[in-house]
Amino acid sequence: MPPPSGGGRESKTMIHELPVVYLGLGSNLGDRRRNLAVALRRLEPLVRIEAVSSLYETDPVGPQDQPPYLNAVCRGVTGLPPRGLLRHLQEVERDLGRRLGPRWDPRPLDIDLLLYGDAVIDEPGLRVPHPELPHRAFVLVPLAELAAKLKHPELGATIGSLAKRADRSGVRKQADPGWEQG
Ligand code: A4P
Ligand code: MG
Repeated sequence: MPPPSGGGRESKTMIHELPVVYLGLGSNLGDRRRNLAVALRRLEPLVRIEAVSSLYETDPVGPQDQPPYLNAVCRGVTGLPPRGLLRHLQEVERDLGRRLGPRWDPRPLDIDLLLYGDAVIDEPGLRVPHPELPHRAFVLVPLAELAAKLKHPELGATIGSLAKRADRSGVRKQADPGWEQG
């Protein structure tokens, strides 16, 4: 007789011991939706994607002479340490941004490490939580879909309350969850 499902429980527990990370994805060049969908696939298997927010079209924050962005947020679990994860994100950005020829165009993909468990990191080249997170509706609105009750590790406020305070006038839903599979 096979043993009871202890093995299964064990592997589940191990998965849940891995840090939960939230990543912000943005694109404003090329086939934006495809860029984000491909990026989500490329992140695996080093990041196991557990949930993906709706897709939003957002007015550019910062320099205004650029096209609107598509933004989304995903939740995943990973065995990578924060630095290793950042390197992986940058590799995926490079894969998606590379064009034929010797020159590089502006990147069609930006991936920000928003949250890594409840870690607070302030090192050269790596800040977690992402320092702009509390100010950016294009991050907070999709993040609140996945983690409204989660507390920002430095501020103590919930993501939901930060999202409510944000000016979401430039953030328009473009597609419901599941968009990345279409
Ligand atoms: N870095 C430090 N901490 C982190 C972190 N938590 N996640 C360093 C990611 N990167 C982090 O990032 C520059 C450096 O930040 C990296 O080398 C890394 O060591 P980058 O993505 O290479 O450069 P960037 O994107 O050109 O600049 P920056 O300052 O990261 O820009 P942002 O903040 O990513 O903003 N408007 C809308 N509506 N939607 C957008 O998605 N995105 C941007 C880019 C501007 N306006 C936008 C959007
Ligand atoms: Mg960035």
